[in-house]
Amino acid sequence: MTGGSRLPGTPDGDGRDAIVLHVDMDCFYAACERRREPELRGEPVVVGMGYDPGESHGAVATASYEAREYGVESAQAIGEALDRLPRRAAAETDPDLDPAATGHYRPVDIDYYESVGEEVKEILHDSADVVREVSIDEAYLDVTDRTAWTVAEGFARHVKNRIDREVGVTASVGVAPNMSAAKIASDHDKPDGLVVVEPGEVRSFLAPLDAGEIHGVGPVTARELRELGIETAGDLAGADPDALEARFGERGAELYRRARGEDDREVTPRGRPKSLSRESAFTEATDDPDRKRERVRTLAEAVADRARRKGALYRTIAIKAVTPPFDVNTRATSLPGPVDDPELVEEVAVELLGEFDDESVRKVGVRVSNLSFAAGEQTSLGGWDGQSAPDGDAERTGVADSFDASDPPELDDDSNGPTDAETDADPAGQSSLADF
Ligand code: TTP
Ligand code: MG
Repeated sequence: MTGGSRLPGTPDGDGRDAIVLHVDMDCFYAACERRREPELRGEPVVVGMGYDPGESHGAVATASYEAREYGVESAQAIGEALDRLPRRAAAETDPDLDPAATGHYRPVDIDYYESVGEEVKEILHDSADVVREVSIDEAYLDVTDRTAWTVAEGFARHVKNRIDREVGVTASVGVAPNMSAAKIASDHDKPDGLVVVEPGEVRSFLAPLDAGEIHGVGPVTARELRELGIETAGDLAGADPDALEARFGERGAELYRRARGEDDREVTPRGRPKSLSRESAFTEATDDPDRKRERVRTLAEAVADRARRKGALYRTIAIKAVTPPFDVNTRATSLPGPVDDPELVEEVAVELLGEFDDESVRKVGVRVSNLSFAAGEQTSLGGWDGQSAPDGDAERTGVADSFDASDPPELDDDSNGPTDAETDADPAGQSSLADF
């Protein structure tokens, strides 16, 4: 990147066009289930949220492409999905059912999917200097400084192959000179797609597509556009911009620009949390030190596990103890250097909690912060070339950084799917034991 002077989608100071990759995993939750259960490969797989094995409640989170052929789709009730695609077990007892026309149903296991997502993100961060993580299975990469348009397809194929080979799930990748075209490109040939839209081709690539594919055109706008005789992105690009603006306001002008392939958003990095935390409330306030300690141990273990999966090293370990009615107390210890050391998190958290042994507490939390991301260089305090922490030179503060006052995660309008459940990203206060 050449700094903020260049608008993506327009040539930079060197006369180069930006090269943006949009990476979106194929039927992501189902792909994760297949990774750990290879017998599911090639089979119709449905992943249900609020679903329990053998039951018919809940809704479809995603379906493999084989299951989609039976009309199973995201957000459908599991009962309806079962009508279209009975479960495999049913074929064993019902001779009228063709086993080939049945599928495998699995409940959502978000922790596992997040850990797989982290492995993918690791490759993405390795492949680009600027990565904007949008959701658990989707990100934009600005690779302008890593490759050139003449070899961009090979570059993207390399990223795709690495994900496949090293993580065992497939991605669809779109390459274009701006974000909105890259996103449409990644969706254009799913699954296992790789679509490159070169500078100068964006408008002709978009022209035949349904206007509803333009980012920002939902079903309602699409209907209104149809009433104006606008069916395709090409129709939209050729429409009278003043008429669009009169009808849709500023948004009309924006849709017009997008349909013409103009998108001046810069890929800005996002997705690495500032801190990771978990907290949990007691049903009733308790002054039992063992109960408080046990809960803090569980939270410490979860937070350290989360950090490890994200490849995060931490330098500050903190606890929070809420005393009735709403007094939020935080205590923190800073270490001499960044570590990945789950036992230390537990030890420090329990020690910090000691101050509240005699107090009635209604909620506790554990947080690690001062994060650094050093893939492949994970360390423990034992291996770190510095002194030990909690009792030694560690600085103990009162503590300045509160659990509740950190940056909220910014809302993202780039995602059609759910945003990454980054309740950890701050504010920590929203996470709970129920997240486990
Ligand atoms: P998507 O990327 O929208 O869908 P997908 O990866 O399953 O399929 P595709 O190949 O079309 O990209 O969403 C990513 C994951 O988010 C998806 O695997 C499950 C979850 N999800 C839900 O839980 N509910 C939803 O309504 C949608 C759309 C996705
Ligand atoms: Mg996806």
